[in-house]
Amino acid sequence: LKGRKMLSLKSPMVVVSNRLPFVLCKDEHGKLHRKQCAGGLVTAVAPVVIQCGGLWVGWPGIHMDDPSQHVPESDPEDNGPSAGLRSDQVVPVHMEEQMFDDFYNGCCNATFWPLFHSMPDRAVFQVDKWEAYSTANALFAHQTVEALKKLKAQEEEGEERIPLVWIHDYHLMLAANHIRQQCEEENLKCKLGFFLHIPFPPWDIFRLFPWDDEVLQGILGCDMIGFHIEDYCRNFLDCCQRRLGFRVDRLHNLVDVAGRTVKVRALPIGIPYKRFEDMANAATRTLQSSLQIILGVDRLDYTKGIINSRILSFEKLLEKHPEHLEKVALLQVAVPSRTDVKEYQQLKEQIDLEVGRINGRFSTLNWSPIRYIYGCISQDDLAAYYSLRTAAIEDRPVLSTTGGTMGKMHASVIEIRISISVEGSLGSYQGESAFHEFRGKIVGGFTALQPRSFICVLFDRDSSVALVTPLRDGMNLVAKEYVACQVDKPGVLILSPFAGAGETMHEALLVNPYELDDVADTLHRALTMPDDEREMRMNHLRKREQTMNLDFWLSNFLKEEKINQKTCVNPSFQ
Ligand code: ADQ
Repeated sequence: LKGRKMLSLKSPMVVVSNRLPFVLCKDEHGKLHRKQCAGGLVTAVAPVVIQCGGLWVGWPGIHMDDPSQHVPESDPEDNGPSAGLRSDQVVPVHMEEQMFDDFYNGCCNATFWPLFHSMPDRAVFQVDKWEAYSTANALFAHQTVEALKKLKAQEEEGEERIPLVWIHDYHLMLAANHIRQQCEEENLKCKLGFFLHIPFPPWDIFRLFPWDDEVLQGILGCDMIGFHIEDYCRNFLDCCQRRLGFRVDRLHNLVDVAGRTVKVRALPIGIPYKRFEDMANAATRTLQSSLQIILGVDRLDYTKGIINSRILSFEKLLEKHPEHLEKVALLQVAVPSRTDVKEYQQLKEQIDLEVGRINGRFSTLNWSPIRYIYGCISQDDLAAYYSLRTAAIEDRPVLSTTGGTMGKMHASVIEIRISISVEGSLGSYQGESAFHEFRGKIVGGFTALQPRSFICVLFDRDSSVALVTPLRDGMNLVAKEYVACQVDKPGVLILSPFAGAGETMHEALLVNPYELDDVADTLHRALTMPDDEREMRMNHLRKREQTMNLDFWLSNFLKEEKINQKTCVNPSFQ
């Protein structure tokens, strides 16, 4: 968070999300500890909650035998974004194990996740799971009202600060109305905002859900509703009009809910751009081979299209363009996700099989076409993968300690299109796009090199290609993180138009993930794209993401909330 200009709020914010910004884990002595979650939401929002003395309501990630047990303070060595959140700023929501399973796996993941991603065939509609969802939402709402009471008790005499309750995502679409109702009973004031991180589906899909009206009414309990893109806003407005018969102002994206005006806004989420850029600059990892890398990074989820639009399209590329054989590799990183769900286990097995089959089909003694990593990796490592560049390596002895010799070597390097920069020593070469790595001791600069030192020269090759081709995705942060990490010679981003990111990242190569031949041809185009076109596209992409970053998203949400406070007609909160 270093160097980040912080937003400051005068009124406190209560964030309500399925999970707290950390999970609780027990050590071998049964003592609870916090384990940070490093997602974008936590990075953006936790510092603001800390600054404004707000509260965070959520599930602690563990079923506690004694729910009255206190949430511990963060460990002293914890420097994550929510480390400063005191335990009295955390309001845990406890649930019986079965109840949580029905709510989270049974309804959120088995019903809303596929349905909202327009995959209704995968969605399961079960009344008992829906009831669990409803009960869980009421529990979250109850804890939120407790949080509001706590804030009210902290108010000083004569002071009135109206807290903003910010509810997140498809897990909590019924919470707002419960909160509203209880606040009226308890004479508590608050503003209610909601942000959906996944797509909102078109009316034709949404109406398949048997209790669709309750979901709409639930979301409309808020004063301000945010989606990633205009399409999702339009879908939501359609549903409000067609299912509930509510009056909708499409020009200003407003819904009239019995005289109360609800604002609907497209607020595309961004990433902590600078953090990723800095991590990429710090990353020294270089793949030591002459292969061009096609990179895929995803949670292992069927919406991401890992089998078809990555692995099978890559196979097609090798079939259609054999000139890439032994020159290109697909590096697919998959984060384990929902591992206790059968569908996800099957997907993993299928990926294992396909990777094995294709590697068996094409591998030679020195080359395998697919490298597949199944696991969670740190953000630093992730940034290193995003900024991977391919290089051939040659060790060169330093012939002399004089600058002249190095100059000569540099000249020969130029001949074969290599540049070397030596940190802090060769002033004129600094800032050149080059790799450097030394074996042997270097003290204080170039002239301190010993004659027997070796300089490891990396022949600069073409950069990577990121293949971000989900079948459907609310936004997709991987596309944005990849762009932020293209600090040197830029790679090429291939993106699905069915990800929210496809709406704004126009300079990416957009490709339909259902057309495997097209994906293969686009891959070929990316791999052979001239440097100037890569640079032009990437420069535009980077500029946009730098501006429309995570803080931009957060401040836009808060700005919209403020306007709404003035305009919305909300008698119970006047
Ligand atoms: P997700 O479905 O989780 O998010 P995405 O936006 O791609 O999808 O974010 C994935 C995150 O996981 C990225 O921040 C990425 O860095 C991280 N990650 C990926 N691979 C990893 C690995 N191997 N190890 C560790 N971390 C890894 C939901 C919606 C999206 C929406 C976001 C934010 O489904 O559409 O963009 O919320 O609103």
